[in-house]
Amino acid sequence: MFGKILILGYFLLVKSDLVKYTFEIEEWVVDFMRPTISGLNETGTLPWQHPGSRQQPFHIPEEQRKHALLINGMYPGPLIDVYENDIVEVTVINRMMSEATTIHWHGVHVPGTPYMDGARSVTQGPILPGESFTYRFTAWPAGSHWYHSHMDAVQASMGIKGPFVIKKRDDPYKSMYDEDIVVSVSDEWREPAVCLKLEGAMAGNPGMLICLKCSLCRCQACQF
Ligand SMILES: [Cu+2]
Repeated sequence: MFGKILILGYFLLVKSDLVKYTFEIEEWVVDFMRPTISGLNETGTLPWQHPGSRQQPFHIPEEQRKHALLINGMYPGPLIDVYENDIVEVTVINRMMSEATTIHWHGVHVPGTPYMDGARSVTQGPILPGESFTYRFTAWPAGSHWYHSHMDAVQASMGIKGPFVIKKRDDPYKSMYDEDIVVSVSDEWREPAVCLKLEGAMAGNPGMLICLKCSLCRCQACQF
């Protein structure tokens, strides 16, 4: 009886909001030297509603063109910003032409819903092109986490990744800062598929050396 009252008290005391996100994953051509763009332009619309807000592929020097896979046209993907114990609902819409995908919430334990972990072929089947899947899980524990494609390592390096911040509602350090800002830092390869899938998987590969000139792995053209 006492235990039941405790459990009831816990659910009455723990505040929890439902926070929803929509991730539309599409193929883009970006300038790998500066792939980051703002998700919203001055008019408050998203990039695909304003094609002019992105560089046209043919205006990007050929040696800098990168085939990217972006969430909502952004790189890195949109920030998930919630409080501990919130229910997070992310609807992933796969608009890629031929690639299946899943998203893994790295560092988030998804308590009670292991099938929401996003590990392809382990906790779920892949989300096929043209299909969608809604993840729904509890945000726990608090911390600075990230999410990334869990289809293969290449998709994350092509852009399907982003920051995931879970804050405590009663932050004991609240008085010590004015603003909380996320900075994402990442290596950037023009052709991650060449490094990770092709050369990386080849027998006798001498190592994952990146050509400083063209950013490809130990490329034959540059004889690096
Ligand atoms: Cu991970």
